[in-house]
Amino acid sequence: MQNIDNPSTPATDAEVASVLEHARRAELILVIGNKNYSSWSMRPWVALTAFDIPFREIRICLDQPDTSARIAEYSLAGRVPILIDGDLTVWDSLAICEYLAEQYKEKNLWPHDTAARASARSICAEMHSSFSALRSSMSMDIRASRPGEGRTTQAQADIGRISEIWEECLSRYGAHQFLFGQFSIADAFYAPVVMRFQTYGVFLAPALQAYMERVIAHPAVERWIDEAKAEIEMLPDHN
Ligand SMILES: N[C@@H](CCC(=O)N[C@@H](CS)C(=O)NCC(=O)O)C(=O)O
Repeated sequence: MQNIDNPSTPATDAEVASVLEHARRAELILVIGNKNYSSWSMRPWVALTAFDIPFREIRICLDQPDTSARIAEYSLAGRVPILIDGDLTVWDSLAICEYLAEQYKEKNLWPHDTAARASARSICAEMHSSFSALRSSMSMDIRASRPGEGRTTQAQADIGRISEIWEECLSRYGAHQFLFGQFSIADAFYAPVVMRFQTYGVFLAPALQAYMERVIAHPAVERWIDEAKAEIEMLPDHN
């Protein structure tokens, strides 16, 4: 675990105890990886920020000798993101977003309409379980610019499938805004894909390009990008 006041210094046991005690009392805590690289962390962070749900962030630098030990202080699953709500720990980006949607029902993190909500859940599950070629050959690196790189046949097929998903959602539900009209968990889930398409110079049909621009301009995504750009660590690729 890192020292919150001085992120380059590992936290002491007392500091770890204090953070956990703090969490037990009220505040939501989201444990994440580096903003430039951790696509899985970006999803719930963007959802929390977009829906104005107060939380405190703990950032653990990935790929360091003590990364696993630091993550294990919060979850034995050994992966970020991790949400801590009092005594409860929720790990995995999709489980975290589902938990938030349940806890903050009035905020409609999922689309309100049943059919739209079922589609939104389907595309998030698809994001969660597919697109491994895109993930490995076009890993998220917000600060980088690598136009044309990473286009393996399989990555190209993933790009094609994602375009199909976006086209379908925007024409059926999106009313030319976000995938289901209002910003939802679905957009938070695909925001890291938008980051990849930007880094690797993937150009899509004008309507999809305009959707990507709206995602990039969303205040929550904009904040994540700014904070990713302010990071200084250089890590190997992450998927
Ligand atoms: N399916 C998980 C995947 C999480 C994941 O793979 N996180 C990576 C960082 S992006 C991680 O924690 N890696 C641990 C490490 O690098 O030590 C989720 O959705 O939360």
